[in-house]
Amino acid sequence: MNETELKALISEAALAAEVSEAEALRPELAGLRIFDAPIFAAAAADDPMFLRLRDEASVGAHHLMPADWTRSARFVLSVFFPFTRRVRAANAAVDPLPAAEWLHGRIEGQKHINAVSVTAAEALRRAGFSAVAPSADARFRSQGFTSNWSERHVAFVCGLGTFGLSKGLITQKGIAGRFSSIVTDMALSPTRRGYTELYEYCIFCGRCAKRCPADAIDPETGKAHVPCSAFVEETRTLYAPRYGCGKCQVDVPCEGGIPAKGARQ
Ligand code: B12
Ligand code: SF4
Ligand code: SF4
Repeated sequence: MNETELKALISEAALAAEVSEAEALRPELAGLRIFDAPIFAAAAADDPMFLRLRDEASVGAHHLMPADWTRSARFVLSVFFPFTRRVRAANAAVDPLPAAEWLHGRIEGQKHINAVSVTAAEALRRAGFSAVAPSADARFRSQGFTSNWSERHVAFVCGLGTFGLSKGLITQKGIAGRFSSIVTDMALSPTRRGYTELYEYCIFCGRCAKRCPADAIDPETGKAHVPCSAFVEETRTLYAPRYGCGKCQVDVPCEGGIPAKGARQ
């Protein structure tokens, strides 16, 4: 197993992720393809930026280091799985409630991401390397508005993108999608971080604030977690066991790529 084979394994599984007949919220959603081809970035496990995530201002002391997941950690591979146009377009509707396609992306999409991350880590271990997919590991903890392995922060460190006003992470393939990561001792080529600022890719156009059905995003100060979380929870009463929103991630200039600076409104 080498870096190319690892990425091919993840890409193939991501492209095959679809909604089954049993899961489909409407019959025509059976077979819905959830993700486009993923993009990758890697950082050395001893990149000093991982330590900065333990500052109270960024995530906090509860955020684990790569070596806490696997002692021999040498690299972290961060993966962004962009939603397909069909998933994004469905959620772009003016309706304040999430589209069925987006609910599938949130729930079935995450199920597929966990499965592919676990499969990739197992394949690495079979090849003699140490490997852990933190978000799918039993030690992963998410409490309130934080966690002990924040995939957006890890993606930022790896060079995959920067935060936006909505607090989503904007990548070369946009903001509408989901993240995963793998910590391993297999050699990976570290990505050069093409930015220095936390919000460098955001053009502060305020479109995400206008799209938010919960008024959770202030055009000046950004997203407040409490109203966002309350709205996402509310959708659970309608769609349990599913839930979601993501209106701030579609029909916005950063939806499918890094917005052009000239697009500022
Ligand atoms: C808890 C959680 C939530 C909570 C709280 C959100 C939060 N804290 O951001 C609630 C329920 C509100 C939520 C909502 C949603 N979530 Co959520 N959530 C998570 C979860 C499980 C943990 C997040 C976490 O640990 N945050 C840590 C805190 C510290 O983050 P923060 O306050 O935003 O961080 C700021 C500070 O760190 C600051 N900062 C200050 N100093 C410094 C210094 C440095 C060096 C750095 C790096 C940062 C920094 O910058 C950051 C941005 O302002 C992650 C999964 C994971 N394992 O990461 C998904 C995750 C963040 N969610 C995701 C998504 C998609 C959603 C929703 C769209 C729901 C949906 N699917 O329909 C909404 C979108 C909300 C939004 N506008 O971004 C995606 C993000 C995709 C993306 N493109 O960014 C994630 C990564 C899940 C995944 N596997 O992909 N979520
Ligand atoms: S919609 Fe505009 S302001 Fe909001 S995150 Fe995207 S680029 Fe930034
Ligand atoms: S996920 Fe929904 S409620 Fe939360 S900030 Fe985005 S648009 Fe607003």
